[in-house]
Amino acid sequence: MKMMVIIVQDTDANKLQSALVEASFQATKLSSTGGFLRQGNTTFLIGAENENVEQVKSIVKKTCKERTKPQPINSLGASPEPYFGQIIDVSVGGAVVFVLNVESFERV
Ligand code: 2BA
Repeated sequence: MKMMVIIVQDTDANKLQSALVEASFQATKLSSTGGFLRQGNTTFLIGAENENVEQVKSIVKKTCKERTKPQPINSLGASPEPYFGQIIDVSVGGAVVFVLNVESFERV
């Protein structure tokens, strides 16, 4: 079994959640915050059998889109003076997927 940790944009979270339920995958949805943009995103925890990992990834690929988010440089932490107030495009997503080995899984 694997634990999939999947970070998506809030905009895509409901669509992904519905698609997972439709395909009978159990998931836990957490509200999270990106360290770079400091904006809300959504993290899914999915315990999946090894043979289902690729199917989950393909559902994620279908439902989560890459987007460009314009950000003022001064909102991104260090803001060197000549660039203060300038806007840069940061591309986010579709999704960041970690797949971890599960040592044990039980309901007690
Ligand atoms: P954020 O940390 O808010 O990052 C948003 C987007 O900003 C990232 O999109 C990436 O394109 C860009 N970015 C992040 N750090 C950067 C940096 N130091 N310099 C330039 N651009 C940078 P994604 O890669 O699609 O990541 C989306 C979200 O997934 C991240 O939100 C973070 O919450 C999570 N994430 C990504 N990689 C991670 C990792 N290695 N470990 C834990 N969480 C991660």
